[in-house]
Amino acid sequence: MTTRVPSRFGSDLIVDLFKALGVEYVALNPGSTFRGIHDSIVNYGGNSHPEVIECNHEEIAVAIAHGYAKASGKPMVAMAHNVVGLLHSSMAIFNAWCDRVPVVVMGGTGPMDTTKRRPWIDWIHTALVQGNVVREFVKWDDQPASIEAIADSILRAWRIAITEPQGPVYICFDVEHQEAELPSSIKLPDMSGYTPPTTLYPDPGKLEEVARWLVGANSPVIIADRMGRKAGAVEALVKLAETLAAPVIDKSGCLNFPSNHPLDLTGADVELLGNADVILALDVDDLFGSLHRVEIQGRKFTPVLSKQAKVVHISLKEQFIRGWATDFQQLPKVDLPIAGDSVAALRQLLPLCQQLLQKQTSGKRKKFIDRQATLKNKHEEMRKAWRQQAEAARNNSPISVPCLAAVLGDVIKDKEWVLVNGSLGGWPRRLWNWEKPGQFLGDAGGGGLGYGPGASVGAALAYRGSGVLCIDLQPDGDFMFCPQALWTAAHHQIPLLFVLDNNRTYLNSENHQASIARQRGRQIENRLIGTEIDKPAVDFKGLARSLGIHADGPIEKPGDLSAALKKAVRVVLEEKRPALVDVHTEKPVGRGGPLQSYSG
Ligand SMILES: Cc1ncc(C[n+]2csc(CCOP(=O)(O)OP(=O)(O)O)c2C)c(N)n1
Ligand SMILES: [Mg+2]
Repeated sequence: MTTRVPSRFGSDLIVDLFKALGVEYVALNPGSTFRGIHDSIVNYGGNSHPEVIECNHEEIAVAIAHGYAKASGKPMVAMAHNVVGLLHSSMAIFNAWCDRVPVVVMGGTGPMDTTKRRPWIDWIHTALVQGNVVREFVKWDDQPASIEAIADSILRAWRIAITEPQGPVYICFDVEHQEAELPSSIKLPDMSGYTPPTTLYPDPGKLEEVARWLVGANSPVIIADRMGRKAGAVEALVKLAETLAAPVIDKSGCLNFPSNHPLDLTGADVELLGNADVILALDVDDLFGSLHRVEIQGRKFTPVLSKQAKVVHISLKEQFIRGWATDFQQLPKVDLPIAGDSVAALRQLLPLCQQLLQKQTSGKRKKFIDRQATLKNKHEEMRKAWRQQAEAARNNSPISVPCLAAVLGDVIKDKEWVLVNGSLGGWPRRLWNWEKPGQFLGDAGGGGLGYGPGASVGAALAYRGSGVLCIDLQPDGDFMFCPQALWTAAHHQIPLLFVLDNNRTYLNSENHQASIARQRGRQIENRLIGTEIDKPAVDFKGLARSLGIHADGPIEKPGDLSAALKKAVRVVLEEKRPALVDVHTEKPVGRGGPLQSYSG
């Protein structure tokens, strides 16, 4: 007797929905609880829209989706096998949560119907319910209870993830539903009815007040953090800053303001804020921290602002706060908190400010022109001093971080590039021209190590085929959590330049150990125990080559750096393959550690 094989299955519907939503990629490490979806992507969907991106760890799969979303502005899907895969992916989901990035995580579960379970494995890998593992740091999670409920769950998850403030979501599909015949009565919904809601517009009356404050101010300052991710944001901010002759401090959650614009005063924060009378903050993640000087030893916070300064914060942050992780940060004192889309706000503020400015006396207009000139001088002085500092450290061996930034900057200056991860202590921003929106994608968001390799592969995946040079300035410690992401880049031919900032240590942690030993009058020399990544030094070239990518290094002498970087750039751009250059970097005192800032 032959058994009839159904022509379509529940998981085929899931793939039809992926296609309808425009999902380009599904990053996964395989697992039996979603073998139905895996089969449907490959055999029913033809492994195109979506295409499988194979990963060797679920943390990498989610980080890839995180990097991809930041680079492309849209989500892809990361799959996580039941319980174990989801547990592995949870760190990366937390990073996406803190970073407010739409990452759609999906997984499977052994049959919820206990009579259908295989012995042992289906029991250890089934939970009531899996979403509990990540519920505190996703916007929404779901486990549809029937095939009929699948479409609603996917469309809702997608919509929730991309609605501002954006964030990760998780859906779990029962294997029974994935592998059961799809009833012919279930049709693909009309997608046009499920677009996300329009953005939240700020209160126009409040914006008029902001415009009056800004135009009337003697020393206005603009602080922007995660605003630059939105379409049109950088252009709108440049226009407003120029109209007001106001300096901008870019908190670098992404690229918010061109680093070579004369009004970019990033780095002069304390001086500017100390003299400011009106502060316009735009999507600032930690506004309290931005307005205070932090003294670590006593855990003291000193306000930087004068008592008379007025603070406006335009953000959607408060629409989306949970009780578990306190990533909402310390409560800042804000004179005019405005809920709404910051780009929409800037577009409304600009004409309001222009109208008010037209009514200004010529004396007041002259003040604007003088302010613009003073700020330009200050900007140029700062850039010049940074170039001199980098020059002074040009011959250090191991290679100084400013020197690495300077040499790489020279190698790439005529290319179209995106810095997908890593900030080298701020040096690339100080030395290079960061001009184009999206040219820097920010960090992990949640401070969880292991983000860089996967997120960079994800961002480069979004740029695959574009000819744009994607660069990951990759610290060694973060790299060592997930180096196997290199294999995914090689396997899927994703061009990407990894430049390893290899100081052979968890420097942030080394500095913490030095600091606490000093505080306690103990032996600072012991700071390397449990913090160095040395003895043996990791053979990153060998590691990278074993994973199938071009590799060079360790580069010890500044004189060897340019040639190695140029060669790797050629491999990436001409051969369209990933490449890694291992650069042995110097340990600058205090960088990233408690001697300068309280992090890690
Ligand atoms: C998952 C995780 N584990 C541990 C830490 C604590 N931590 C913060 S920074 C840091 C050192 C990072 O070293 P590396 O990536 O090499 O950067 P470096 O400080 O050397 O510039 C550590 C261990 C963390 N943030 N995340
Ligand atoms: Mg390091």
